[in-house]
Amino acid sequence: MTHTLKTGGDRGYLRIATEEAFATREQVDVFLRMVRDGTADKGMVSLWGFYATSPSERATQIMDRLLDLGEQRIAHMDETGIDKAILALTSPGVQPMLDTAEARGIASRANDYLADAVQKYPTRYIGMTAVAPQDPEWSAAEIRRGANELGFKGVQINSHTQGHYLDEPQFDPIFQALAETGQPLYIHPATLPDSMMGGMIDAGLDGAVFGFAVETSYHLLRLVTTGLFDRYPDLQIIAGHGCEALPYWLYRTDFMHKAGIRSGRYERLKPLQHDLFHYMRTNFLGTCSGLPFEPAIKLMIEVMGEDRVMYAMDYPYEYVADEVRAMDNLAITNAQKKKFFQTNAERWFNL
Ligand code: 1DF
Ligand code: MN
Repeated sequence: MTHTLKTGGDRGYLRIATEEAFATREQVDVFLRMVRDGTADKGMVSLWGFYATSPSERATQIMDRLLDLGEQRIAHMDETGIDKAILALTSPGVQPMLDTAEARGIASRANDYLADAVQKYPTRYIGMTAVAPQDPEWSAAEIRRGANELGFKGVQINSHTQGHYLDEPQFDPIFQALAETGQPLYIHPATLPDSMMGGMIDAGLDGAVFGFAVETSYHLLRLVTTGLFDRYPDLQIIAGHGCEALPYWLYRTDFMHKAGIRSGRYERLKPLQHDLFHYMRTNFLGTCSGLPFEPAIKLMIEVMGEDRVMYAMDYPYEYVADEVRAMDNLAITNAQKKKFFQTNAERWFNL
């Protein structure tokens, strides 16, 4: 231990954690029902079959912490010096639910429940809207309700929705609502759809360990290459886990993307207004959820710019006080550290 963790800015900055999860009982009950009645995909069986039924300490503790938006969570924030948590309904939200009316109900009640918690702890919690992309028009209306009536500051979508990706035209109302309300979209990982699962589960690599990043980075790149940011040049997409490794790959994806366009190899690849470096520095924000790892954070700062990299804990999936201390001790300038922990989140979530 190098220092005591306190809230209140004793180190010159507040700590705002930007990828913090909660669940509702009815959400988890539907996951369990889907696992039991055989309608869950392989990823759901692997992930929620584990968290909702395993007697292991990790699973029972995480379930307990996900379901709490009260004093226990506040105490854990106090213990690790987290001033504010930006909260979202845990992955995969309601996106795998086959009954769209049920999905809408669970998402809107989760939003109401979160709004109540934010009202109870207005200096500690900030909310993001949960949506049901199965119904894009309803989701657009819920995004407006979140921003205009519930006081939420962003939207979270947990990657694909039953194998569908946000560049598909039916999802456009969601981007219109984001543009109209001026909110960022957090694209959080989900498990791989069955079409991509391959041998990931046999290898034990389907979840947060690796599979999440494979699927989510693919989703994010699709948004770039299909020209989403040429249509919505002000759109801000937040990605966790070191921006899902996109900064690491950027030279190669940009080079090969240009080579693919020049050679006319793919019907779908059309010239974009800018190169991929531009979109990474203009439309993406990265967080250190799951990657409180100095080389990865410095890479994001170098590639994306110091205004685009933010702190996240990923409570309750990752709740490690020494990781917060390591972030306090990052070898970056004090001005960069204040941006990382506090002012970038204030700016991009419009706090
Ligand atoms: C896990 C990790 C699960 C993350 C998550 O949501 C999640 C996990 C279900 O460890 O199983 O959000 N994460 O973002 O790293
Ligand atoms: Mn997460």
